[in-house]
Amino acid sequence: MKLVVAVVQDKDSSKLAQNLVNANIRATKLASTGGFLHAGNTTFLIGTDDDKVDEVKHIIQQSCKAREQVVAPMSPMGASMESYIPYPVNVSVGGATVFVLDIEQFDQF
Ligand code: 2BA
Repeated sequence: MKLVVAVVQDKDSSKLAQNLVNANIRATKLASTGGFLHAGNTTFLIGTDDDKVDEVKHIIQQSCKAREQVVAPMSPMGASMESYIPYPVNVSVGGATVFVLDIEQFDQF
């Protein structure tokens, strides 16, 4: 069994959730925040059999798209220096950042 962890943009989360339900694939949605943009995103936890991982990845790929986002300069007073950006920059966000982990045990009580 595998755990697929997918970080997606909030705009794509409803579509992805619906497509997973349609494919009879179970998932948990967590509200998350990107470490770089400090913007909200959504993290899906998807426990699935090994032979379904490719299908899950395909559904994620079809449901999520990359978007350009302008990062405005942040005040050094209002943010930590490590994330201080002195001028507006374009960053391409997403479609999805996906991790696949081996699961040692899966129990439901
Ligand atoms: P954020 O950390 O808010 O990053 C948003 C976008 O900003 C990234 O898009 C990337 O294009 C850019 N970016 C991030 N860190 C950067 C840096 N140090 N320098 C320059 N540009 C940077 P994505 O790569 O598509 O990532 C989208 C979201 O996925 C991230 O939001 C984060 O929440 C998650 N993510 C990405 N890589 C990850 C990783 N290795 N581990 C955990 N979460 C990750």
